[in-house]
Amino acid sequence: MQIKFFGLVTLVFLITAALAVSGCAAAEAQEIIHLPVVDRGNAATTTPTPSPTATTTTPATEPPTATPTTTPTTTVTPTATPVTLIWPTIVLTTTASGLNSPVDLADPNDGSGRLFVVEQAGLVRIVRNGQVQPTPFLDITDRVTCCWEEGLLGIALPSNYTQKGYFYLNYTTEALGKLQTRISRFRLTTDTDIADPDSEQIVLVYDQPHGNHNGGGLAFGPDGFLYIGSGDGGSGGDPDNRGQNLGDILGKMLRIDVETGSPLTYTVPITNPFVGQARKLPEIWAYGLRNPWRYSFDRQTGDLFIADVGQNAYEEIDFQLASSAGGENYGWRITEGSHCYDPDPCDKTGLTLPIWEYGRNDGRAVTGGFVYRGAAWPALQGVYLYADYASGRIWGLRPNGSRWENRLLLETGRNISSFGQDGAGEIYVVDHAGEILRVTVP
Ligand SMILES: [Ca+2]
Ligand SMILES: [Ca+2]
Repeated sequence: MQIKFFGLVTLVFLITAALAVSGCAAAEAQEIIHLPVVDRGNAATTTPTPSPTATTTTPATEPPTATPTTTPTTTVTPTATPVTLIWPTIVLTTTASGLNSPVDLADPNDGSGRLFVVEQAGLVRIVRNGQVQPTPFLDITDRVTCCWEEGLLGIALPSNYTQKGYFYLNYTTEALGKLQTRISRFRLTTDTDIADPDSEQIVLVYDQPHGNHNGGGLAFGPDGFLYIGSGDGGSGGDPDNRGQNLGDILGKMLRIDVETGSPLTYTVPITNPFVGQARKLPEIWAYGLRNPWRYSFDRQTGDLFIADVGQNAYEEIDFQLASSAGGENYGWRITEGSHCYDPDPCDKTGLTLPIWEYGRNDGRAVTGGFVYRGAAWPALQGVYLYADYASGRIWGLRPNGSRWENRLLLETGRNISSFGQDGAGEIYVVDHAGEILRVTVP
């Protein structure tokens, strides 16, 4: 039964072994499924580099599950002609080791050279100059329920963190005798290397009917609002059909205002799409998500990339323009990837299908990353990096004319639980086995 529940942390070794013997083929041949926008103007700006080392494909020895879609399912108006993109080779450079099940990373961006790393059991550690500091930044293991897909799962720092002196965490707890997700605000002590576990202000709390699919990410949008990806609650196949129920907080992307004024909890932005509508929760920004474990905003364009973990067959990348008014239905459980799930056949009218998907030849649980906007590696500019937790593969995804183009960039063999981005736009890989690695171009 549990083999159907792939979320963050499930049967990894079995999966990895299975993938290793199945002759995994790179997903180079997939076509674009859906493209809501075209031409970010970043095509063909890179310096030619040697071909990526990880593009050799091996014929799959089992029926491919990610049948290429040969035509876009949504009409788009091409405004740019596809060009031959030059893709960089990437390597990972170890930044820090010795962490205990790290799952997220944030940069206070205060000139201190520190990185905050979230450990799943309930600690936030400081990495300074490549060294994990012995004293935790925060320890809330007393209230965190861990592990599997539970635990302290995400961190977000507000703009002007240094002046505000507080931050937000997303974790699971059984403090009230039942499993719940909490979004909470914590404050610094007078020591900027120590946060106060007793300073917790619970912003938002909701019940978790099952241990898996708890979402876990937190991200501030360019609008200053806090985006919370809530998983569908768990089990398998979204048995209560929460993703499509606009009266249920699970299976959604939520958008709340935690920064305007001095709210102890939050307020709902009046521009949220379902405000004032009967039997629909005003906190909902978008819906039809299964387990949006990691999502991020392109710091240059403000576009939102959501990596939604699949059920049995397809992992997907969803996309939303910065200009979106919200209300997108990303399909789950009607669809998994671009394919009918329940019911099958299904009516896809009105659904926002993924910009990319991959099947079981390439992995089992997608881990979303970031669009590279740093200065160190011009060849990576504008590339959205993401990975698969089970297979350890890292891909790049970027627009090319009216299409999205995907490329396998690196086989790592690692269980990549998350990505992180520092203040300079450099990207880090979080290895669940305990390392932080920086993405570099040799
Ligand atoms: Ca759950
Ligand atoms: Ca979907």
